[in-house]
Amino acid sequence: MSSLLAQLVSALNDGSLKIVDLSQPLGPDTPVISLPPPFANSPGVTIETISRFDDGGPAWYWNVLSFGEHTGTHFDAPGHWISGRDLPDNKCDSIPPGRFVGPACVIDVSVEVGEDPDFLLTPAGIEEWESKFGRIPAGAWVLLRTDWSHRTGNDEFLNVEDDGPHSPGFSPEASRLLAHDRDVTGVGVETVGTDAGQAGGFDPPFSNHNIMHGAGKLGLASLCNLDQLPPVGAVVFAAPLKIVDGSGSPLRVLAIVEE
Ligand code: 23J
Ligand code: MN
Repeated sequence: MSSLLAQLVSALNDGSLKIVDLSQPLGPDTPVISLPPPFANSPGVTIETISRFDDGGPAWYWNVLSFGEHTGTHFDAPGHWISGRDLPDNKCDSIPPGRFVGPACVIDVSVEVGEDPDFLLTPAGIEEWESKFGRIPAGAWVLLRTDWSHRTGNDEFLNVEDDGPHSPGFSPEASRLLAHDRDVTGVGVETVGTDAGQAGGFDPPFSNHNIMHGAGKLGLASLCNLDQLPPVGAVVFAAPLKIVDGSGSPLRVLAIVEE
């Protein structure tokens, strides 16, 4: 009888378990959220070479990176938001690492979003999903599949119009249901942030950030490849950089799925 971890290793080796990369490339073309005045904005990604097999380093290549914490595929800590500001263990360096790993519940609203880029998941949508796939367990990563990651280029991805950005997300009631009644670990989305594009005008503003982080829950933004995950059964690993007092971090998000 082999140990659980030995079984895991052999299942990865024989292909019966597979790793799916839920992360976007991080580089100068990575789209960054743009907030309206008077709010301060995050810069884009820059990568500056220190040396590349040249006089500065004849046998080595390395770079200096510059970007905001909330750039590309990234993690939102509870301390990112004012509602989670005073919670214990609420930053990248203090969240217990056991929270980074959990079962995925993938809610597919890609058809609805194809018809309405402002589509919001509601409690009725969550309960309909649960009637097919079972109750969302405490500690789940709830991943909103919208196929938004199929959009290419900054303009299509951010989808900003005269009245602000248009992209899907969660209704305030859906965020409350997931945070309070289901006790999820957090939510993950394919869009630039875990709030819908129009959520600056919701009550409360940026309702998903406000409600999730106020309840100590985590966020993942700019995910991809959610269309390669089953509705239930995958396990997600989402561990941010251990930035001292960090509000968030780009990260590599991986899922383990059964073939
Ligand atoms: C700051 C202000 C508003 C928002 C955000 C950041 C994010 O989406 C983020 O990356 O956390 S909506
Ligand atoms: Mn963020």
